[in-house]
Amino acid sequence: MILYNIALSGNCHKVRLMLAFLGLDYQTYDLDLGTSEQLSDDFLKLNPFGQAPVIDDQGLVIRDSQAILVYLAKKYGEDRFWSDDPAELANITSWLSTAANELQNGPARLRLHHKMGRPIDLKHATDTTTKLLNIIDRHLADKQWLIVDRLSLADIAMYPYLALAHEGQVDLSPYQNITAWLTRFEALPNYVSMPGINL
Ligand SMILES: N[C@@H](CCC(=O)N[C@@H](CS)C(=O)NCC(=O)O)C(=O)O
Repeated sequence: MILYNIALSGNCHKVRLMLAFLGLDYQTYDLDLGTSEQLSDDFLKLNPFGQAPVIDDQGLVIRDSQAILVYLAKKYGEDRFWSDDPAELANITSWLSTAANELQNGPARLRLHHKMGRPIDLKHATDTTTKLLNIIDRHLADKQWLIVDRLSLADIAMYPYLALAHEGQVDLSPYQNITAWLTRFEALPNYVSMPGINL
């Protein structure tokens, strides 16, 4: 398997975590953002959106971190991080959707601004972040993991941009249930870190 990767990307980190938890061998192809390789004809054939992560599993090409997590869980995880129960499946998917929406438009955007210097709507990203963190913190008040009592794709999809939130100048210290969840996640067997995550 090949992972088309950007080293500082939280979306790519979701996939690196999943591959590590599953113990799968893979090769990494690091895209050169300096030459806009993500917009090259060759890469646009793999992902017309010009974004990483993308995986190539023996010729099967899949783009989008959430989709890749679902594929890997279903193909290699024996449903360990996924589910066949309709209600649980919907619950996990709601967090995958949150990872692609509020998490991306809140903490990840603030990081893009403060770490990478990209112009953003600061108020919108800050308001989205505050609302999101309050919701997650309340949600985790009586839970070990986002889906009650077991690690699932919900946790893997939500982890990187919460662990990297400080790079967007977000202070997580008022959110003690989130910081306890981050610590639990980082203690998992086969956990891998990435640049910017403070352990
Ligand atoms: N919905 C996509 C978003 C992917 C995405 O935004 N990737 C960023 C890195 S985190 C990227 O490739 N950026 C390069 C660019 O947009 O030029 C996913 O979850 O995989």
